[in-house]
Amino acid sequence: MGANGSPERIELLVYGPRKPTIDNGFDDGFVLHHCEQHADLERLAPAVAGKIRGMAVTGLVPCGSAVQALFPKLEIISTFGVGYDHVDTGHARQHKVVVTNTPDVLTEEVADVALGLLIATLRDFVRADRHVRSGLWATQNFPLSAGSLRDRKVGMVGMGRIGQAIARRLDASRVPVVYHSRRPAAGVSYRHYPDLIEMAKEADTLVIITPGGPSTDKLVNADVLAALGPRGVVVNLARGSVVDEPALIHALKSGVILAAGLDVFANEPHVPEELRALQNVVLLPHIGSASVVTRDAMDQLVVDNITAWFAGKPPLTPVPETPVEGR
Ligand code: 8YV
Repeated sequence: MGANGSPERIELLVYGPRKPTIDNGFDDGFVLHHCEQHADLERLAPAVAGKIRGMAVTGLVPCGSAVQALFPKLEIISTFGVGYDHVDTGHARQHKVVVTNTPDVLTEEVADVALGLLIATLRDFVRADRHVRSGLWATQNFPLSAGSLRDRKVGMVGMGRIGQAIARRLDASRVPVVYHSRRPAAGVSYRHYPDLIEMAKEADTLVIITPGGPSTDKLVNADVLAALGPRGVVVNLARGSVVDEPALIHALKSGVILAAGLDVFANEPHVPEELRALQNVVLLPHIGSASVVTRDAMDQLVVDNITAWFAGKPPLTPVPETPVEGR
């Protein structure tokens, strides 16, 4: 209770880019503080930090143990996005802080973009567009594309919710699918390869949609790319960290593989000049989930998790590393 007998308002930190759905999503039982960037946290007065009970993490800002330690009263970190490799869930669990993410609401959107990026990469859509815009078509036909979806076998790296949505789209396109993940996915009939190199030898296309973080760091390395071979195509919608980026650039330059479609990079938003100069790549600025409708649903889920928590209910989408008991 406050000094006048009214209930204390709940102090939240909105950490990351400003989002209207989040800024306007809480009723007046909450007080919002904002830090758009990691560096701004230093300017937060200790008296304010000491009162923060919930954090809405609105983008891929670092939320490791040092950040979490600034907030001794923290109960919940509600992060935007299905991937949460920017949040130290081990530290959160140790300090009984629940972490939530925003799965499901982006699944079909990201799967749509995966298939679009795969086809754009194989069939050279970006260069074809430039061919028309430049006026060249009047004098020159656009060359036949070296790649096609027709003669491909896709090896999915990851077969979670989004992986399965991508595989369904590939089924509809009559493209054979196999997959690699640490354990076979429940209820999935595609052939599972425990060994990524074995799968890369059998497939000619990798679609990467596995969580980031230490367990998948540089999983797709020079050996995997060599196993994929000269018809090889890599599409990455997961995290840049999953691919050894210098090895990928080398493979694309030297013909070890044919092409790549990338929505994510090792050091976003910085993309190496060497990669930007290549013709056999399609590069997207991490837009897998970035439509108005889907981002709004993700923002809303960030709000709903916090609202549920402070209403004494279970959070809607806690991550498995921080299970919630007793609600
Ligand atoms: C967002 C994502 O682009 O859900 C994820 O894991 O990578 C994306 O949907 C990301 O959170 C950037 O804000």
